[in-house]
Order: sequence, then C-alpha cells, then structure tokens
Amino acid sequence: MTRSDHLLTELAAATMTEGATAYGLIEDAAIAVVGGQIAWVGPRAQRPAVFADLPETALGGRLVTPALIDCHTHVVFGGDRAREFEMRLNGASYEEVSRAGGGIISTVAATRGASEAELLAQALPRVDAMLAEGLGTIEVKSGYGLNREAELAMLRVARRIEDHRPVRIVTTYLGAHATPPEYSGRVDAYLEEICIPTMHAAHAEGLIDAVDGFCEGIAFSPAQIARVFDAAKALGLPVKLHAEQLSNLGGAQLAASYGALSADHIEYLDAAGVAAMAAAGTVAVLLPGAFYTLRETQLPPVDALRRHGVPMALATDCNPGTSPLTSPLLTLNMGCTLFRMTPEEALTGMTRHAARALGLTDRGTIAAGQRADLAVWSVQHPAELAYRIGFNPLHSRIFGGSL
Ligand code: DI6
Ligand code: FE
Repeated sequence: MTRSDHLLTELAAATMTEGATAYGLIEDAAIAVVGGQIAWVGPRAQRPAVFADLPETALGGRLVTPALIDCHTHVVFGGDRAREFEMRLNGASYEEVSRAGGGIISTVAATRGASEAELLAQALPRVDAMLAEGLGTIEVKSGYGLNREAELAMLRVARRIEDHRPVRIVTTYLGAHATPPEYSGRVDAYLEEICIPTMHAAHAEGLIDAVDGFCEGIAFSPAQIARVFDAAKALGLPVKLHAEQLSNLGGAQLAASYGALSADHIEYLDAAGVAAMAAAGTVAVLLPGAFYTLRETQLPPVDALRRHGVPMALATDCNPGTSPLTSPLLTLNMGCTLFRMTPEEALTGMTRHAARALGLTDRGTIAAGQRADLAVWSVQHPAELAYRIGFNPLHSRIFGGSL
C-alpha cells in the first residue's frame, strides 16, 4: 500500500453509475482508494474487512462525485477577442469586425505569433479556473494554428499542461477548423497540403488522441470532412465532429457512419441524424456556452435524443470566439436552464457520458477499477451543483488518489 491509500468516509457518493438510484447515490458511503484507483465503494457499514487497516479520511458528510470531465475545449489559443465583443455591442457588423482583423483568423494570427511558452502561460489560468470547480480531465483541440508548425505547437502545449497541473489531458487534432488566409478559396488544397500531412506528423509525435472537424457552410463540407476522416481512420484514430451548429448539412450522420465518438453542438440535428447517432452509439455533446454567446434560439433536440437513448454529454467549448467559458458548474446550470436537461442528465453529461465521448472507460464514475479522480463538494444533494449560479461549493479534489 502506498501513502495515498486511504478509506474515505463520512460522505455521500454520487457514483454516477447506472443503477437503481438517481445519480447512483449512496448515502453514508465509504470509498477505498488503493494505488491511485478506486478499490471499493459502497455503504460504509458494508465495507470489507480487508480495508480495515487503511487510514481514514473523514469528509464531514460532504458529497463526492467523480471529478468532472470537460470533453470539448479549445483551451489553448493566443490572444483574446474581448475587443471584438465590445465592437459588436457598440453596433459593428460581422463584416466590420472582420475588416478590423477580428474573428477566428485573429485568433489564428495570435496563436501563430505566440511561442509555446506563451501559449502555455495563457492556457494555464483557464485550466486553473476549471480545476477550481472540480475538473479532472480536459480535452483540448488544436485548430487555431492551421499550419504544420502552429498546429504541432498547440498540441504539444496541450500535452504539457499535464506537467504543470494535476489534470489529465486528452488531445484532439482539429486541422479542419477553418481555412487559413493563405489558402483562401483553395480549401481542398489546404486539406491536401497542410491539414492531412500535419495529422500524420502529429500522430507520429504521439500528439493525437482523436480527430475532429468543423462541418458547416462557413467551414468544411461533408465531402471534405470525409477526406479528413478517411485519413484519420487510416491511422487508426477515432473521430468526432462539430456538426449542425448553424445549419443542417448532415454532418452528424456522416460522423455516425464513421463510428464517431461524438457529434458536438447539433442544435440543427434532424430526426435522421438522431437515429443515425443512436444506431452508431455516437455521443451527443451539447455546448450551451456557444448557444448562449451566439444568442442562438434553435434548441438541440434533447427530447428526441432522450427517446432514442443517445447519451448526452455537456462541455464548455471554451474558445475565444463563441464560448469564452471556463466554468464547468455554469455549464451544468446552462444545460438545465437553456436546454432543459435534468440536473442528473447534466451531471452525467460531465462525468460518465463525457468519458464516453472521449472513448475512455477508466473514469467518469465511482466504481471499483476506476481512476481515483474525485471531487468533494460542500453540498447536501447533487442537484445543487447545477442549481446555483456563480457559486462554487468545491471542498477539495482527489487526483489519482491524492487529496
Ligand atoms: N465552432 C465554433 O463556434 C467555434 N469553432 C467551432 O468549431 C468558433 C471559433 C472561433 O470563433 O474562434
Ligand atoms: Fe468547439
């Protein structure tokens, strides 16, 4: 037994496992942590004798959940877009903002202009805000470099976050996020000459866990995304897609046909898309921060997803343009208030279903064999986590078994 082996007691455990009780809740529970993993969880009175010698950590009746998982972020990027936000609120049109150097291309320029050390320094405060609200795993996408050098830099920086903070990073290659200015009007050439070769280079460096794209009128067509997905599949990499955010191009169906881990945004998803996702087991990743920031009115088809048993995850989509959001708790609240998810669906969306959206089976619930990444909250009931606005009841985080 190592120093961090212990028995957590005086707690209620929202295990988030599928079962008889809402939230998989166990009142007066105990959790045995051995070797950085959960060895046992159950009612305290039933704890096996084999854990009797473990040092006890009493949590004062608090609620323990799995550490939260943010399965869709763009947390590494250069600069910010606050001025653009201000310009728009002073009446500037999208075109005027664009001409003043705003929009996604301004973030590409700032990202290319930053060193890896600068990108890391800018990302860490955002990560810290998330960790302060109980996060244990963050997915980070590339996609603001859009050339070989800058895409690789973004992915390396994402990986390096793990060296500086107690958090697990999952990286996603999003070369098909936008076409850079130097390839304006030559989208296919960008894919052929930059996007796909960079995917190969990043994969060779071990920098990619999955491949994503942005399927939209203003980004890439389904046929172009299919080329990116074919390249990913040839490398054995799982895929996911920004789909049906602003219009319905059938992106989610395309993603499902590739067995995608997730289709994300999906405000404009239709019945055929829901059915395709259900059949493929593709997770619906809902992003209320972008919905809110864009003042979108088309709601994702939550009822249909529910009826078809499509697992729903929730994420911040933290990015400088459409979702400058670094609060997992506000994301839970927005999932409920804006999308009418239940608090249990919202919390499942940032734990068990978020893990599934990343293709991970070792986290997202409190169960024997899972990593001991936990969040301890000073609340009475799990619904409080989604209910409050701008209040952080995190007591502590347990990461790999250590408090
Ligand atoms: N969907 C979005 O809303 C953002 N990217 C994406 O794939 C926009 C990113 C930005 O404006 O910086
Ligand atoms: Fe996104």
